[in-house]
Amino acid sequence: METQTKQKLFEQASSWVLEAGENIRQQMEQPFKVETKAGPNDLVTELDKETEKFFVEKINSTYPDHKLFGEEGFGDEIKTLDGTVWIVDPIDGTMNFVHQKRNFAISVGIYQDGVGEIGIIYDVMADVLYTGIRGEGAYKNGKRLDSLSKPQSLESSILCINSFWALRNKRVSEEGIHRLVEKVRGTRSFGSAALEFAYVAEGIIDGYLTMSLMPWDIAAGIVIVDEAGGITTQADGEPVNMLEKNSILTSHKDIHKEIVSEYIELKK
Ligand code: 2AM
Ligand code: CA
Repeated sequence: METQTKQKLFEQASSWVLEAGENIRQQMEQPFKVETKAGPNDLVTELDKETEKFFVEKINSTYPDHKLFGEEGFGDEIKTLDGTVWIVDPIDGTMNFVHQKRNFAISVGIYQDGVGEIGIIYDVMADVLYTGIRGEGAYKNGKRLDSLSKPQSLESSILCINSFWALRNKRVSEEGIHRLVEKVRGTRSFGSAALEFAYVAEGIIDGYLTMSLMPWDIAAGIVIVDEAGGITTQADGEPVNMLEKNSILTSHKDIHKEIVSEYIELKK
C-alpha cells in the first residue's frame, strides 16, 4: 500500500475508533441488554453490535471497495483476504465490559491482500490508543514503543496466559504449560486479547500464550507487536492463518523460540 494512502487511511480509521469509543463511554451508563452466543461464557451486548454497525456504515459509505470482517457478522462474508479488508472486533473483552466496565478495547486491523498494514487498539476506558503502521513503528498515544529492543530472558518474563486454557485444552500438553508457568517470573491474565497484544508491544508483559483466538481478536495486535519488534505465531511456531481460529504465542523475540521448543508439546 502506498505510504500516503496508508497514512490517510490510518488517520481516518483512528478517528472512527476514537468516535466509537466515545459512543461506548456515553452509552454504557444506560442499562444495556446482555445476551449469550455459543455458551454462557460467550457474551454479546447491544453495544458490541451497534459499534460494529458503526464501522460497517462508515466503511461502506467512504470506501465502498473495502470489506469488513467482524465478530458480530454485520460485515462481509470473508473467504479470502484479497483487496483491503478491515478486521474488526467492536468490543474485545466483552466479559470485562459487562462485569468490570473497563479493560476492554476496540480492535481494528487493516489488511491489504493478506498483509497487515495498520493496527489500532483502543483501551476505551483508559483512553489509550495503541497503533502500528507496517514499516513505520508502533506507538502508544503517539509515543514510539521501543522497549522490545532490550534483551529479555524467560526467567525474568511475565507471561499472559488464560488459566482456562492452561488447565484444559485439546491441542497442547498441559504438563509443558505447567513447566512454563513455573519457569517464568509471573503470569497474568487480562481477559482482552487485543490489550494483551498491546501490552506485549509496550513491553509491560513479555509474552501472551493462548489456545484459541479468532482473526478479529489478533489482526490489529499482530501489526502492533511486529512493529514494536516482537513476534507472533501459532503456539507451535507455525504461521498464523488470518481466516481461521488460531492458537497464539505473541512475545518478545528473545523468548519466543525457547517457549515453542522447550514448553509447547502438541498432543498426539
Ligand atoms: P471477546 O471478548 O471479543 O469475545 C479472553 O480471554 C479473550 O479471548 C478475549 O479477547 C475474547 O474476545 C477472546 N475469546 C473469548 N472466547 C473465545 C473463543 N471461544 N474463541 C476465540 N476467542 C475467544
Ligand atoms: Ca468481541
